[in-house]
Amino acid sequence: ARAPEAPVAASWTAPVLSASGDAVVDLRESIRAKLAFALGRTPESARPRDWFAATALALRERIVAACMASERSVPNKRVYYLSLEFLIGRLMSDAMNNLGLTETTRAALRELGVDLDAVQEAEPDAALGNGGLGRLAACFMESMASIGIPAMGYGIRYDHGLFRQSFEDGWQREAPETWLAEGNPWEFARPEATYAIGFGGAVTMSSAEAGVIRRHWQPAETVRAVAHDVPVVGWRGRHVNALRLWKAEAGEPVDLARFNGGDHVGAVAARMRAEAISRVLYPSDSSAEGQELRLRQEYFFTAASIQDLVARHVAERGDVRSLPDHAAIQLNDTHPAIAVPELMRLLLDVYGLAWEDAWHVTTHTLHYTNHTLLPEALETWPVELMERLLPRHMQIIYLINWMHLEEQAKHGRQGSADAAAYLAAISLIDESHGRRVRMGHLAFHGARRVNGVSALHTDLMRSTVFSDLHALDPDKIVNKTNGITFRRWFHNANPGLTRLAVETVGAGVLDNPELLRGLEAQAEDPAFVARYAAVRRERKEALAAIIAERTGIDVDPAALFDVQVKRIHEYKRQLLNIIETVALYQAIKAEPHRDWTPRVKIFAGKAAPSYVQAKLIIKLACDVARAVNDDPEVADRLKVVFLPNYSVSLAESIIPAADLSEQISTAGMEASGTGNMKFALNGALTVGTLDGANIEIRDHVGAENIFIFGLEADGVRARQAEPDYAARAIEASPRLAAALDMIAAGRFSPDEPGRFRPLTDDLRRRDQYLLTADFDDYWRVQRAIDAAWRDPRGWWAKAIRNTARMAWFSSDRAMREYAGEIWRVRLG
Ligand code: GL9
Repeated sequence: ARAPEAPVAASWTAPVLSASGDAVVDLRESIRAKLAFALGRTPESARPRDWFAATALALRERIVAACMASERSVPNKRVYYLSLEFLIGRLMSDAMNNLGLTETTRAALRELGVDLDAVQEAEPDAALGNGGLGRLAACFMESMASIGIPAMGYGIRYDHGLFRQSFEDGWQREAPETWLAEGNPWEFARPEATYAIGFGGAVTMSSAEAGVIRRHWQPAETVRAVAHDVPVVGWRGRHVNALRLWKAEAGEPVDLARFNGGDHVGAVAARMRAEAISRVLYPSDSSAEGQELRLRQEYFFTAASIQDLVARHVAERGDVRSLPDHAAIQLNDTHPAIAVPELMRLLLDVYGLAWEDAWHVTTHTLHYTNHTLLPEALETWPVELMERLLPRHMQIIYLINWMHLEEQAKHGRQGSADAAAYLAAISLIDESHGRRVRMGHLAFHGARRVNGVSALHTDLMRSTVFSDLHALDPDKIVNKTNGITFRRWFHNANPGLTRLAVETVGAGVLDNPELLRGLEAQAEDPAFVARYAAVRRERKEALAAIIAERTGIDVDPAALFDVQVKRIHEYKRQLLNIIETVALYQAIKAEPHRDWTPRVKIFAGKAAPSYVQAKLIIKLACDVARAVNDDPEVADRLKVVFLPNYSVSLAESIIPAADLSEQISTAGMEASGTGNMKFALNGALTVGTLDGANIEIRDHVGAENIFIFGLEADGVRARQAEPDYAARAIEASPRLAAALDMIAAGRFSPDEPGRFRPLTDDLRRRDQYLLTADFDDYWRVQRAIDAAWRDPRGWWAKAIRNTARMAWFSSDRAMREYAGEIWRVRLG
């Protein structure tokens, strides 16, 4: 809820434009000037939101100054990061901290009678992403600016980011998100960088010139892509890169003939259709969307980005053939995979290159990151839709595929039925259920390097989905384990712990996280432990206040804060956590006088609006929460909280307050995870499966400082092959059976006893995600965690060792690896 608009005072005095050298005075006067001249507000009438905009504009000016100071000559090579999602969140603390202006800003605002924290709270989250994939892109942008990789991010400037989540009687409700309602003070509109993006139409051929037939795509419809740049300032303000987000506009804002004919709505129909492209972020998570508008979004932003970067290259270097020497394009998942035929089209049809030359340029410039192997997430598009929307691209895809298959057929793989199956497996077209273009195969084939996002995930890429393509080019797939930016997830989110680290190992830790190692020596030092624990306690009290304010639930900051926050998805197994909660509830009620370790189970996360099971899991968590929290018999031993509207800024409040981090996906299904890294860095102990980056986290923090349970990836596959594995597991586990019975019998849904049968029945019959197989071991490890909590010295030593050993998970490390091994770009 926003504060009501305050009236603008009728008369106001112009602020003094100060030329003082004092940084606080300078910034204060700069903010005052922005408030007056950019916003038309007086200090008396300004709302927090106005102070935010004025402060952002003042800081933006300093970013531009830093940018111009650091403006080098044309860099030898640039990185272009193409992503349909950039989950950047709030930008003010990034800007202030990276410019070293946090205290200056606080003081400047204080002199204006304004509280910095309130101003920061007034900044809307830029929720231009769904989850890990989009947040990773944001961390990578910040790291590239910090370590001096000349880079530009390309994405879509969605009017409406990820939906706002609320609960109505425990059911998720979605409302549109409106981050741009009052404009975006960080961005620069760049109408001069506008490109025409075509859709539909036909391909014509020109008469052969010197034996070469040229093809021309004549689109039926064009949409304008208008650039909006958000500056990304790196650590210590040394480098500034841009995030370029495209807004869709119509060629003609209004059809005047129709308007004059009285059809006022029809007159803007074409405009609405064009602008729909950048209207909303699809709220899908680890599943392919499959709708025409989604394909239009993908082509729209990819084509604008490729045209923009090729134009820049030609302007700087004169010859398009040298593109691979000066540009590296990273495709963030398959969403921009249409870049392969789009770059080919430009090179062939616009720049007139021969096919072989165009293919060389394309396959030496593009690289592709795969972020999931879940079958439902692998994008494919019907050939019929592609032919209608992108006829020239479909021709090029056919040609690429023909050459690709010919090449393999030549290598003696003809004739046999085996050979036919092999060619069907490596083909860019899936013919098994209607004809569809496999975007993963297309990206793989068009890229020089293809990477996975954790060691396990990369191995699974090689051995499963991409095994045949991998055999053709064994050097193509490389691993680049994900990372997180420590500026946001440590320095900004946890200033208390950062201060403690600085005081203990020196300020160098701000530039070199490897120095965190020095904390290890203090892991059992009572004075240090007390300070470390005091920081946690303070974050837990702050989170308890947020919980009370947003849910009305009172939680005890002395209890173990057990946190699972992430998108709601069956493979992430929030349901396993809830069932364990029910089993614990039953155990406490059976033996109320045992000294149970007091726990607060904290959940947050959004479900895709069309994901019925995920929404039912949220409802179950809320219903269990109500029953448990209302039961005086468990009192403070167990509380359950579901915080609404999970976001980047909420994560910044939750993560530093967590004692236990739940990373319990079915092994082999979570490609990496990045929340897992944020928690461990902030000293939460992980309870997790050997999945994704959890494995590497264990390797770094040490097996004695993490709680691992459950089947491993090969065990999961073996178990799935056993008949009736779920029914047998339930039969073998009285505790699991009792918890499931309680849920199925309607104990948490007396108003609708059968409400959760779809969940419990699915577990009994199918249990695709092996909850039943892992339940007993999960219960066992949770009780080991209870015991560990009762030994505070042991617990804090583990926590401190986690913080001390997580440096490797910095996205600076990830970006250095990409720069050296994929992009071959020099750091600035
Ligand atoms: C994801 C994976 O599921 C995560 O395990 C991984 O950490 C991130 C970043 O590599 O990518 N792939 C994916 O589709 N999502 C991921 O989080 N989903 C969303 O971003 C919603």
